[in-house]
Amino acid sequence: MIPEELKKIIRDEDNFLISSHMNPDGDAIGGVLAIGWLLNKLGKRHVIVLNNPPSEKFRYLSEFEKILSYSDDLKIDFNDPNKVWVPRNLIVVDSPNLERLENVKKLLSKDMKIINIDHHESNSFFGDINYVDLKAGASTEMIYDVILSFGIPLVKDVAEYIYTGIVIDTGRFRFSNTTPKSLEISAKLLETGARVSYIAEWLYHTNSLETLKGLGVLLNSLEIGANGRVAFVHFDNTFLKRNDISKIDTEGFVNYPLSIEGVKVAAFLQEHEKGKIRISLRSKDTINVNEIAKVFGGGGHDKAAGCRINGTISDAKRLLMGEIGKRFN
Ligand SMILES: [Mn+2]
Repeated sequence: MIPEELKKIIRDEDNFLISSHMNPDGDAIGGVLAIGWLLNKLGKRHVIVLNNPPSEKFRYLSEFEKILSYSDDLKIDFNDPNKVWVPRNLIVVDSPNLERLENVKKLLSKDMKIINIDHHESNSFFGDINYVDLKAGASTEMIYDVILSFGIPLVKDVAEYIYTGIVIDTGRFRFSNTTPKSLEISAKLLETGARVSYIAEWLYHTNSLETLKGLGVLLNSLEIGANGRVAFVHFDNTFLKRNDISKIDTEGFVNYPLSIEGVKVAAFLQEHEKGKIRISLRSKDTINVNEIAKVFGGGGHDKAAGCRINGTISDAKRLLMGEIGKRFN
């Protein structure tokens, strides 16, 4: 159920800052653009600011270039270039807490009203208004309902924002969060003109050369342990220093080792800074990787989590193996 206060604030207020979590995925990007589209339709001033630039693979989305990324000298102004505009309301889409906004938090003011629209289990209800639906397959499914509640007919552009969020977050309608509603909404989006095969071409059948070469290096680093139940892949500091990682789309890389038959836990280690290892953990069994990540000061979900370990890549593997091994016994 959409909270009445949410509709009221959108109806009554005039200016909004829209944001989402750092390293925005398709649901975050589609979500901020869809909310922006709605506010535009209602004649409200708004600006979209994310911590870092969204991945170029989403540039098929209309008005993609309107998404700003945070910098210390970012000036938000609409009419008067000499006057910095202070938004009075913040709409946060697809983020479980405010911390995940990273630098965008610096744009918050004390008397700002915060609106939280999200579907993460770990959502901390940080808003003055919270529209949180843990059953939604994507935040954009919720925004679809918000747009309909204003009685505004959808058009192709916004249908593609919403569809992008759904297709990314449900893993192309394959993850367990896919519901009949995800498919019903998607059917409506297709009727509205969302170009599904065009979007699939961008998202799933197009890679940068750097991404494919990076995947080759990743697969070459594959190491199996615990009698075939654990798989490690990594990018070491030498590789990361020699290559422009921003051109490599590592999203989903950890799923390659996880896909090996018999593997229960996979880890992707990256040594961006010498001696500091960033780790993504995935599980496809009863092993809870959130608990393992917590041992090293990280966290996440039962089946997907992350943490950092100081030391070499082999140190990190050994420490992780120790924790994973305990849980097999
Ligand atoms: Mn999401």
